[in-house]
Amino acid sequence: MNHDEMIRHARQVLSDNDRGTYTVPTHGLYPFQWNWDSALSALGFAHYDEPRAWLEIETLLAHQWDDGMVPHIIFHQPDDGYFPGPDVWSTGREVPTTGITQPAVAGFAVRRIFDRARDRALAEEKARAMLPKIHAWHRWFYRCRDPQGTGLVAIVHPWESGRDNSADWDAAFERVPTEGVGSFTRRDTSHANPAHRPTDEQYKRYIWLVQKFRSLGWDTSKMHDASPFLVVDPGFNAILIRACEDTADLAARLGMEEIAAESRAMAEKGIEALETLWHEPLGQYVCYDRAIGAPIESPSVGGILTAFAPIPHHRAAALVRRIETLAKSCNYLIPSHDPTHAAFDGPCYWRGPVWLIVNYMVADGLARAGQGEIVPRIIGDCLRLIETSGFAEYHDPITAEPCGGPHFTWTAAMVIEILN
Ligand code: 9YW
Repeated sequence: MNHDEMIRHARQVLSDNDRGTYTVPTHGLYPFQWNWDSALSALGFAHYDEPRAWLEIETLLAHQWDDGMVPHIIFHQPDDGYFPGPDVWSTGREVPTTGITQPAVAGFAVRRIFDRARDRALAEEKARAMLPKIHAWHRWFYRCRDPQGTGLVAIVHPWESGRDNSADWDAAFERVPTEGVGSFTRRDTSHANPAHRPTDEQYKRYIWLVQKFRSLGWDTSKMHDASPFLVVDPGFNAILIRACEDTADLAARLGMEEIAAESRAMAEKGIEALETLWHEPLGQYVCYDRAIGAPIESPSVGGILTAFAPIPHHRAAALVRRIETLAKSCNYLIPSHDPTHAAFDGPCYWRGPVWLIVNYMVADGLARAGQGEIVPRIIGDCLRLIETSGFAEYHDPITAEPCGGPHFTWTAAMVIEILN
């Protein structure tokens, strides 16, 4: 496949998954709108249809809760093909949504699309309308997910991280009970190879947490303290910090001074606090289990995704060394878990596979930090994977096997982004 063919194919994927005002990640497996998928997929549309790119994020933000949270899934149309659906979440919204969030990448996406926009008037109109909403979401994060004001937010459910079954959560997840979770039928395992998906045991705990938050009436100000699962994920925080920084820059250019100042302050505090997650022996950042007050010494890509934020230069340089070490034990960068570690599982979701969106964000951050030498390798591996195995949800970093769902929106969007 030459590059033109690849772009054509990628655009076809986007168009097949386009539902008019939003995209689904892939037909069948994920039939609704997912939060960070939409923001990243908008980057793909922006190269050939700017109004459609803006609309993708606009639709997402139209379902923001009054408290500021932007939910992780919006169930626009009923579909039996996914579990847990709206009846399980039962958040009481007119257009049903889940009651948890996802990585706050929308602020970054808006700034990037704005910077490259050919239609300047449209970009300015859209950015002006969206920035206050995105800012309200960021403020919600620091208010509800960092009640002690540490500068770092916690996730209360693995699904919030976007890295659902990462080994990072294993020990903390043991503290989530399964009692009281009735029987249910998973749908994901009929669309994708069950060996590539989370286990039934993990699903029971996912559902226990949903039931717990439902019992709190979806009051998002109560969830942090009530959750037995409370983890500070460096990658998740890095995305939020980057989004705050991008919001600050863009707001300043548009004369939205208050948003600019508050966003800048949140980003600076976050960057300073991120330093507490550095783990010298592993040479990368690691998660922190806030429920027990201890670091989680798990070498996952969550700690490398920090490159996306404006971390200090010596840390960015150390992350490059870390990636070079990982390159010795796999054929395609960047594995979502260290292949030499016992928990590594090449084709299993977030326990080993390569995700193009992660590669994209890490590469972008390293280039900004003046560590661009490794970028062609990281980006080149994305293209080799697509050439070898198609537009899969994720790929095995050793064998390149295409895993999860096929014909995947954000994978395609990243290809368009890379090749333009
Ligand atoms: C699920 C849609 C989502 C992504 C997540 C990914 C997966 C959904 O798919 O979660 O049901 O487990 O882990 O990052 O947003 O592509």
